[in-house]
Amino acid sequence: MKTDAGTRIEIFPGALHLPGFLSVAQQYVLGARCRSIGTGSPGWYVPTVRGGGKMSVRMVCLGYHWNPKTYTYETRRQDYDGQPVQALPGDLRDLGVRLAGAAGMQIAPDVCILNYYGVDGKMGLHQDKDERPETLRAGLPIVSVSIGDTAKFVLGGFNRKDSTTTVLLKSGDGFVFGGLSRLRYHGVAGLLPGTAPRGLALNGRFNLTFREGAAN
Ligand code: MD6
Ligand code: FE
Repeated sequence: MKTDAGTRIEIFPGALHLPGFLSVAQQYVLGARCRSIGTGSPGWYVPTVRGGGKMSVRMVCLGYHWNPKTYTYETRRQDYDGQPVQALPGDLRDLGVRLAGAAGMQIAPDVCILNYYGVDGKMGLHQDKDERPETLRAGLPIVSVSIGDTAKFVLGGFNRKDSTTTVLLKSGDGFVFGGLSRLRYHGVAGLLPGTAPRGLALNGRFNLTFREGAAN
């Protein structure tokens, strides 16, 4: 089985695409893990953002819960059901460390946000800036890995209206957002349905982002 492990494509300084970071066999294992986390307790929920709209993804946070109303990290899902968050398992934390390392960066993740996109899932342009100010200033990366259908990942600049570039994130691809790109706008314009490796038996896509700086 050929994988592209080791390839890194610099989209912008600090924004690196890692095609084929996970082999297909590793994708199966992680895909099954994502399902069991999401159907565990506390499991999937649909975030309602400040303006009252519902996001089109389902989410579970590990380590800390990201509250979409207050834009802060907390130990219970205060915006939803008050349940305590699941811990961030050591092997997933290590996956985050390895993703950063593959891009020549370092991170000690204390939170992972797992998103599930159904075939119509999207995510609007946003900046990730709710982590501790020191980690933002230091440009510590957010790293991600995707499983399932290919996503149209959109990268912009530092203002919402800046022009954007689209990168196709396939199943098994990593993406690292650090250094000078840490605060770039980005989002998911949509999926290419039916593009997941068949053996995953997944309609849609999981994306895991690992972050450092949720703890106060
Ligand atoms: C997604 N990802 O790929 C959404 N953020 O579904 C993100 O918003 C993201 O992939 C920061 C760093 C990497 C990411
Ligand atoms: Fe993001």
